[in-house]
Amino acid sequence: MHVLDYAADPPFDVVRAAHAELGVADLDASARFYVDLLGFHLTERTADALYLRAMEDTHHHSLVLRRSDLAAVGHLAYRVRTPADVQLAADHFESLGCETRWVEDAEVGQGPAVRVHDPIGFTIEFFHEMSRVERLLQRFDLQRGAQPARVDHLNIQVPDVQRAFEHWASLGFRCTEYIAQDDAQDTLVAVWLHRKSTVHDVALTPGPGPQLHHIGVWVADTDSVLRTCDALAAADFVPSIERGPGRHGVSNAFYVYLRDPDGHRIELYTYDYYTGDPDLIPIRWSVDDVRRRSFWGHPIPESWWREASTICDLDGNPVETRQPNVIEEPVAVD
Ligand code: XXG
Ligand code: FE2
Repeated sequence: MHVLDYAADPPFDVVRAAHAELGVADLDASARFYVDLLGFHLTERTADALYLRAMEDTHHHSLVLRRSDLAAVGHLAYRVRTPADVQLAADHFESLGCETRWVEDAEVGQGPAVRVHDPIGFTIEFFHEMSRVERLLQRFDLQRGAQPARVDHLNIQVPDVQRAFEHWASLGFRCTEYIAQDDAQDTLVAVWLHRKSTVHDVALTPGPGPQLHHIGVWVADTDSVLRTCDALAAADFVPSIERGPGRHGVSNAFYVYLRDPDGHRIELYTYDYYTGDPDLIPIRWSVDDVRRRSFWGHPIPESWWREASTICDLDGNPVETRQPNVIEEPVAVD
């Protein structure tokens, strides 16, 4: 399968990356990081979870932080176009022989959803209905930190990028950019795929997997990124600033990667571009191009290559990882 290929008539209609549920040790510590410093808004706090949303969100939540002894990912969620698409998603994964489970009241504000253990080993939730809440975009009086606008993408780490690409392309996700080896096969190293009209809703990073590499959060401008770094440093959160700020080659986005109190990685991300035309041509980056991941050539910290969040199965148990078949070596700057 080639990077130009994707299912133009997919088995069900995914609209966008929607939310993630992360296991965290201490809800107060998470609130300090996500609400006070990053500027997420608390829609609701229950006995064991924080339901957060960003400024553009019109639905109940785009991040769930659940108290857990395991700092792992409960699930990753994608919104589908209609309630019927939730059933179609269940039918599709059942036809693939994957374990599927319907959930009704597992998340505050969310309607019927199906969680699947996908062929790549991830627990993915598909939902349509979620209760509407006030959009806070023009509540300038409430804005803080990075003023996060929305969850932009979920970046997953996989041991076999080609196989994961074929799976996501079969769901109608289309490649916008990719990194490849300069060999006869043009071996895929990393891939970015979209449903909404931006660079990506899912990215495939090579490494031991399945694991979550990071959640990408869209912010309005570079100043939001820089201001947040200043605030984190002043609040004694220097170790939370992992990589950047900088400019990506892939996606053109301006970014910084942060680590939350449990080690989950959040990327503040801005200035990617429109990808909605039907004849979009994917952009290829050589794995030997130093600008592909850091456009200015800055070295990437070892932790960014080596560390990622554990995935839980449908019962909440950690999923074992497999070693990657392709290793992406950092490129030295001359
Ligand atoms: O969102 C992204 C990323 O997946 O986080 C990483 C866009 C680009 C990159 S990369 O490091 O490849 O520039
Ligand atoms: Fe990202």
